[in-house]
This record gives sequence, structure tokens and C-alpha cells, in this order.
Amino acid sequence: VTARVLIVDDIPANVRLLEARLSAEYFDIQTAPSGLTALERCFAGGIDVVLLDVMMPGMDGFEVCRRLKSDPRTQHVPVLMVTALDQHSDRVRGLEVGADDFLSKPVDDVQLIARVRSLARLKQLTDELRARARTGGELSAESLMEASNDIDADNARILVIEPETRQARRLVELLGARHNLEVLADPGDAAATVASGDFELVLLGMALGEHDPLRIASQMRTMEQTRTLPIILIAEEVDRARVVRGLDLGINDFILRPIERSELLARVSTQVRRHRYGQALRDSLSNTLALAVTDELTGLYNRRYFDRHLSLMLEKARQQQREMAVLLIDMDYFKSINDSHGHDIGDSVLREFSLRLRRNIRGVDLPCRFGGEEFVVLMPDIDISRAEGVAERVRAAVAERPFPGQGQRDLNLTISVGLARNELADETPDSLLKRADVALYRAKREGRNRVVFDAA
Ligand code: GH3
Ligand code: MG
Ligand code: MG
Repeated sequence: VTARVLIVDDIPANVRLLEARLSAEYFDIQTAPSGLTALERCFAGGIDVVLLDVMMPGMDGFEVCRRLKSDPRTQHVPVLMVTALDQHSDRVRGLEVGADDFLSKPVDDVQLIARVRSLARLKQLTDELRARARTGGELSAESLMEASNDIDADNARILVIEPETRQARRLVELLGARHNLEVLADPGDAAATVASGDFELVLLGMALGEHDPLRIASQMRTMEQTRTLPIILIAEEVDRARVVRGLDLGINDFILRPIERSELLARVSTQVRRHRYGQALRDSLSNTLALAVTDELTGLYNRRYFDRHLSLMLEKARQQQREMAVLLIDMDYFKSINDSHGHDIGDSVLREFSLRLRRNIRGVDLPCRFGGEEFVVLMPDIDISRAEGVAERVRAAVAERPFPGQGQRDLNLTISVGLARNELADETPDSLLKRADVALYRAKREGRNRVVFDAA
């Protein structure tokens, strides 16, 4: 995960230190010397994680955090607060104003990277969820947006793997009021327990006798049901080297003993939220794909789905430097079919046409009803001569065989096709469709029942 991190601190030496460490991990860094500047940067957008010093002259970190979390533009931007060591009251206040996690000064490298990474992942998921809510079907947009605002981190089902009774009890004390904990004393049962239970988080002790916690974690990562299940290691300072290995293996985060309540709560909610967002995202994907994206009459994809995918595919084609094409298809003299045979026959012609269209394009092509008697096909990874071949095949499939009309009467129909490919350096959905439209217009003017390609 790469992300843009805003470092907020009034002391330039602190900023430089954090910047050097995070840049080495390929994070993209911005800096702000004061709370007010930080707010401006965040409201302008594009910040993924805020690393926020508490002690600053003028507006302090708490106030910055409070304002970020109460503004709809920034409430989803994770805030990592940097507090003085052993300032317990700072953390409690931090939680109250909505901080997502904490670091103490002097900042430890491993903790810094682990926290920023874990918050960057969370941000990536919320961004994706919000983007889907915006571009997804209207039906689900509202509920999705609601979902992304409503997803909290309470009442999570958490599995504690910890053979040492006293340690386990301590975790239950700290988290029991907000979450549902189940303690597993025998780590040998971990894989089976985790696979059969519906857990949202695993807290994994490091002292498991003959069992290796990292092996247990990597087992969970390889099993289908638990691949995305968040894992937090509960470690001692002496475990540091193994913690680093664990983070490389995909363990999400760690917390060092002695465990501080506010820190544990914050870290647990970050992981639970990430997990719940991920789940909502997967659900939304299957919902939007199934419900809101097809055209009722023809069963082809609808315009909204097409618009969304055209911009995604253009972007992908640009990144991979591949050619792609669009066909814009319009029925010739369709109005006269309606006029002389009625609207129902018109509808059945549209349905029959979409069957023929589907049969004559490639499996990877995306056929959509653009509106009325206009259709569009999105063709990834194709050069223009092959695209012309496909368009010609569709044209022939319409012109060469009559459509069934009322009674025994056959209807003869033709289509005109405009063809365009991605070829401008700054190609947009609009510029591409515009050329396809110009080509279609030419096809009509030059006598209909033909395919015309319009080069930029
Ligand atoms: P051209 O060759 O210039 O495209 O002529 P045209 O008659 O096809 O063009 P025009 O755009 O003027 O007419 C399109 C017609 O398509 C008008 C409308 O009645 C008909 N139409 C649009 N949507 C539907 C539909 O869902 N069902 C039916 N039956 N007809 C539709
Ligand atoms: Mg038309
Ligand atoms: Mg027409």
C-alpha cells in the first residue's frame, strides 16, 4: 500500500526525521508546520493518513483532530496521534476527539511503519467503498453511503489465542465491555477454531509454548475463510525481531505489553473497521453487479455501468499501453418500425437485436444499451482492424436475416455503426465517444447499413 501521509509538527527536526523514515518506505509525504495549515491541506483533499503531533502552539493536535473528524470532507481520513511518552491522559483525550491510533515519542521505526501502513489500508478501503457508492447503482448508493458512515467497530467477535490465563483475563477485562471475546487456551486448536467461528479479529499471544505464533498466523493467511481476517500480535519488547517478521507475513498490527487500554481499543477498532469495510465492499460488489447495472428490456448492461467501466478501462489501457475500441450502434429508420408495427414489435426487435449482438462480439467485449435504439460495445485489447471485423459481423448479422414481425411478416432492418479507438494522449470517455458519434453520423449520411471508423 502506498499512500500520501501528512506530517504535522511545529518542530522542523521532528518533521524531517519522520519524513526520512516514511519516504524510505515509499510513502508520499507532505508536511505542515501548524494545525491551521494541516486543516487546509486536508480539506483540499488527497491526504490518506495524518500523522499529528499533539503539542503545537496555536491550535493543538486535539483541536485539529476534532475538526477533521467533524467535517464530512475529512472524517474518513485516519489520524495517527503522536503523544509524549506516558501521557495517558493525552490518549484518552485523543480517543475522545476521534484519533484512530497513537504513537509515543520518541517514535519507534517498526511501530511507525506498522501503524501508518495499517491506517493506509483502512483508508484505501473506505475510499473504494465511497467511490462505489458514488458510481454504483442509484438504488444501492444511498444504502452504501449509509453503510460506510454507519460501520462502527463495536461488538466485534474477537478470538484471543493465549494459553496464559492471567494474560487472557487481562484482555477480556480491557475489551469485554465493547466486544465479544472468546479465549482459546490451546493454540493447537487455532486453525480449526478460527475456520469454524465467525470471527472478525484475532489477538495472538507470542508465548504459546511449543507452538509458533507466526506459523499459526501464516496458516490463517493461507486458508480461504480466514485469508482476510485481521490479526494483532500481543508482544513483549523482546519479541521485536519476530514481530517484524510477522508484519512481513501479513500480520496486521501488534501491541506491546504492558498494554494500555486506549491504545488497545484504538488498534482493535481500526482492524475491525477495516474488516467490516472490506466485507461491505465485497457485498456491495455483488449487489451492484447483479441489480443496478442491467437494462430491463434487453438484459444488456445499462448506460451507468458502461460509463463507469469506460473510464476504468481507458485508464487501464493507458497504463498497460493497450489498444481498445468502442462501437456505437444505431438502428436505421427505427421510428418507422414503431409507426407501422407498433411499439411492442419495436421492443421485440430490440430484444432480438441484442441477442444477435451478443452472439457476434467477443466474450470480453461489454455490450450495453446506450439508450433508446442505440447500443454501445466496449472492446478491450483489440486493434482497429479486428474491431472493424467484429463491427462488420454484427452489421451483417442484422442485415442478412429478417427480424420476426407481427404474424408471418418479416421485418428487414439495418444498423449503422460508428467506431473509435483510444489514441489521444489525454483520451477521456467523452473524447472517445465523441469520435464514435461523429463516425456514426457519417455512416448515416453515407447511406446507413455500414461501419465507419473515425481516426482522431
Ligand atoms: P435513423 O436511421 O436516422 O437513426 O432513424 P431513426 O428513426 O432510427 O431515428 P430516430 O432517433 O429519429 O428514432 C428513434 C426511435 O426509436 C424513436 C423511438 O420511438 C424509438 N425508440 C426508442 N426507444 C425505444 C424503445 O425502448 N422501444 C421502442 N419500441 N422504440 C423505441
Ligand atoms: Mg437514434
Ligand atoms: Mg436510429
